[in-house]
Amino acid sequence: MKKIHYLLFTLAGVAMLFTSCNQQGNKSSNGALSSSAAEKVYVAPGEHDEYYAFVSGGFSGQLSVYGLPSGRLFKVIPVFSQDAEKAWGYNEETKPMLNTSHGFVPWDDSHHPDISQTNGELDGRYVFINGNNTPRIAKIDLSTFETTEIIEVPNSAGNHSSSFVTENTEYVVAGTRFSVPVPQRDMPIKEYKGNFKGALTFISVAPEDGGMDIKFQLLMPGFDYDLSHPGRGASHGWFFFTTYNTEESHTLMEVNASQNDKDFIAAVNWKKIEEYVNNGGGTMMPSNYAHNVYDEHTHTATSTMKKEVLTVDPTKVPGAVYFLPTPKSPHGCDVDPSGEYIVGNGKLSADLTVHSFTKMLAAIENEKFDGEAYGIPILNFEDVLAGTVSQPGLGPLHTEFDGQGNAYTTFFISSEVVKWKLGTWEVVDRQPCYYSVGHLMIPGGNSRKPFGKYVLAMNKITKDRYLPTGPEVTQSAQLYDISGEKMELLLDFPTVGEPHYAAGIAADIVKQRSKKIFSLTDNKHKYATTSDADVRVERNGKEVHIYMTMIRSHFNPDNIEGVKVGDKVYFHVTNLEQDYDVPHGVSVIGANTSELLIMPGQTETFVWEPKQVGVWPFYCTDFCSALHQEMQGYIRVSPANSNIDLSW
Ligand code: RUQ
Repeated sequence: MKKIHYLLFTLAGVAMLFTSCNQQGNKSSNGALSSSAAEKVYVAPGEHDEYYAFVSGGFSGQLSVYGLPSGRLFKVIPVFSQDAEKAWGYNEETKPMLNTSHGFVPWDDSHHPDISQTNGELDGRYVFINGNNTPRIAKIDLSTFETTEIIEVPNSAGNHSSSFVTENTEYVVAGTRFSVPVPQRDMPIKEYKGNFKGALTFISVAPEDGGMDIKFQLLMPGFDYDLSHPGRGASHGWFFFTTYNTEESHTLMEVNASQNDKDFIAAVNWKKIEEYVNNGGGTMMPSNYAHNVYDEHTHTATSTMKKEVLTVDPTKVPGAVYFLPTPKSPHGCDVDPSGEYIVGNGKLSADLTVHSFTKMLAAIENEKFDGEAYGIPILNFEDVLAGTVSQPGLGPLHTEFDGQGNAYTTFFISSEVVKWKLGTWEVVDRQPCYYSVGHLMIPGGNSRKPFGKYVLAMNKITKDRYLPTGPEVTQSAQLYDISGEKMELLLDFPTVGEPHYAAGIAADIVKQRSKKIFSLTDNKHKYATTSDADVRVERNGKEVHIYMTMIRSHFNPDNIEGVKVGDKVYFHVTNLEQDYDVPHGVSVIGANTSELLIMPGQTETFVWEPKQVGVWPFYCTDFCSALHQEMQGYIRVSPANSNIDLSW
């Protein structure tokens, strides 16, 4: 019966989706967009955009940087996946960044970027982003737009409820999607119920240098933890996590995990737990995880394997965790700018449920509980309910806020963004999305002070919206103006990978932090060659180390002899430029480890293992000057048994 219900619901949704496709397709192709829409997204040549949008790449594993309102793509920042364009994960300096306890894992599924905050406002220092598949959290430094730290999350699987920051970036939080045996062990899957655990991981971020460290892991009952958001303002000190599969099923999930009328939002008082662990609470548990750090001065990453993690049993910290019943597999868990409202988007619910933080505190104070689950008190649904938005659409996923008292929720099945009012819960506007929207983003929408102005919808399907490119059409984002009472669609633009979620910030905040060059005198790379006097080639058994420099428009040395088949040749190349925006690239014929792309003042290394004798060219791969084509050299490779000495 249940199953049929769900099917009908889905079918109705699909039918709706197609109707809306057809109608809206006409609307846009007959020029329904106003010319003012074009004006609003037009950024004249040489002018800058007003906002940065950091859009995750989903299965591409990366983070793309766009300008808003233009939708122009500026950069793809490699995070969890190897990127040949920038040698990320190929050069010797960055390979350790992709180490995990499962070995070198050069791919992940990047989902939720979140920008660091001070006093609940975006400060533009870092972007954090989660890798879902081999659970990891990365930090991108917005002075260089480079990934500078990746920490693996042990005891987690499908790191989906991540990576959201508290309002002074005290913590970046990672919640597991799948519950698993903790610690991992060989056991029958059917013993899931009551035995698997869901780890919610609080990673501290050092105020001075942003260094990450796992402070503690809260080991929760074996539900699935879908998404999370920090409290802010009055609710600062709390963190909220949606759960589904409170049934604790392990098979046929689409049916079995949708039985309960209500799942929970878990409210976690992290300040209380922090105090508990600071006073010696918690249990150290053996767990392997990698912690990879890229050092700005040596331009080199190091990977350390950690062996244990501090775990906390929530029942040992009274008053730290409560469950708020929330209808039908809530997905998004979004807290409004004031910190009072906690919105739970029940995927299979007809209504949106909004909880009140004040009411929650009062219910806790009065100890009014509706039973417990694994020792964690369950609050009464009615006691904590602030209100419901009735039947706003089908398949609600995520909500963001404009700071003007309005909330915007995406509906996947009915494919639309719906605007509604906090406090009165009335729907005031709705706009179709093309098609099947997942997340949406208002710049600063996940902070105390949203910038408002635009909402970006990130769609899962595009169908007829772009020129066909074989069986798959580009994925896409859509920009709406939200400065008026009604939303106005301004722009579609294609994205890299799946535009899963995004974080947006006023450009001025980031612009002033952005670095122009790396100072050569500051280059502490182990193999740096900062002056031409130090250029050399050294042999150590079968290893050959080339200490090379590059500057417009030559390499030094540019002729190398004495290398033999079977050698392992290390090119350590330093870019001597001290001008903004003058990187050089280098590669050599047959090198299968990607090129190097070296920023001014930096050193990078690639390894070449020549297989054939000959005289082989190498050249600059990044067009750098009028004499770029002359920026080249030769390396001579002799037979393994030759007695030619190294020379350059
Ligand atoms: S969620 S499936 Cu961000 Cu709606 Cu990942």
